[in-house]
Amino acid sequence: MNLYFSPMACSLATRIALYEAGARSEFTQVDTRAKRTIDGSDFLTIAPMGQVPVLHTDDGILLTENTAVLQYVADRFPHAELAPPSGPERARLQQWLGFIGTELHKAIFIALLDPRAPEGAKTYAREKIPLRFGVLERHLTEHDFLLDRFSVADAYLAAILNWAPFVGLDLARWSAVQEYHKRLLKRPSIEKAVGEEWRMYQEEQRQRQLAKISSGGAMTKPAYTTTARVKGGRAGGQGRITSGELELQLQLPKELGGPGGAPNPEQLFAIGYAACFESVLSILGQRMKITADDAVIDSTVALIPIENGRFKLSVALDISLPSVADAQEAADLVRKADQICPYSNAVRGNIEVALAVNGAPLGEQKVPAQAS
Ligand SMILES: N[C@@H](CCC(=O)N[C@@H](CS)C(=O)NCC(=O)O)C(=O)O
Repeated sequence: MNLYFSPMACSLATRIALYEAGARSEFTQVDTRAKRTIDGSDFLTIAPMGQVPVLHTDDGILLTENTAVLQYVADRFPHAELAPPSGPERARLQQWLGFIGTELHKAIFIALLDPRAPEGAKTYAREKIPLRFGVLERHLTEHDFLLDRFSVADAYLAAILNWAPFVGLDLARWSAVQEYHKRLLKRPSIEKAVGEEWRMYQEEQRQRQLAKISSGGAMTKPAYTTTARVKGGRAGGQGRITSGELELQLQLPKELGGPGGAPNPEQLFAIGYAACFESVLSILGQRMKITADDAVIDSTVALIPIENGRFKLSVALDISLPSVADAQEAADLVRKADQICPYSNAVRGNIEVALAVNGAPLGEQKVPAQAS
């Protein structure tokens, strides 16, 4: 058996059902936007609708549609008692599966989750919330589960309710629904399935974000990207370059009431800006036949409180060019570097950057828009 799924999508319900049943199954991750499986295969050849879940059964059937897939799993593993046998209770299960699929999943959540859905569609979907959640609330006030015991309908509803925070739906408005959801999240099969898929979901989001940056979005393609992960912030937190080259403890300096003794963001910015500026100087120097690869920069970053509890930064780059004796030549080189350096370009017009070269401040200068 193989479940085609997308992390935290409705296919989570089938994973939950498989875990409940202790079933052996493979799981193939699908990017439902790109319509590709994780190994790059065209998902549309597997599922023409390009939607998960798809269950490839041991009999070789490709089954789609939550209601069918969930009931298939329940029937295939009867010992797990995930669906009542045929009869009125089975009809009741189908009633709930239909309600979740059509009245909640499609009628409300799809429009609210889909970034391409027009605002009108979202408003229409929001109008449907009170009636439908009212029905759920009344039922769950008197019942622990949708049927008398846990069933695949609860697995489906748990997966759908997980989306509430993503669409700004505060479940606290329906206390019985909220309590039910919290209870379900503690159920071992659901806790495991959600834990696994939540990690995959975050990784998928990270990859999408990277792909967006790498493709340049509306901008041109970047020459380089890097990601750092910071936990705990500047007062005692940790910063780590995700690719592993650097791991730092961070600490508030004494001047800001901290213990000091470990780097802080201003210091890292001071190094980052100066290092980049120096490389630009060196490259420009080569182009202009000026020796600038022996430059040394004292980079000072100040954190300055301004009105209304806000802060701004300012930077002073004190540049020594020991091999450039001519003051005018040194100043020209630094001004040109300032036009090229991405950090200068990032902060220009926002914060004050005081440049000095060989002890002489550059001050306000008319600079060419493009370095030659
Ligand atoms: N009618 C299908 C709908 C399944 C569905 O909406 N799946 C979503 C994930 S929760 C999906 O794959 N969306 C991608 C798309 O529609 O392109 C069912 O009930 O199983």
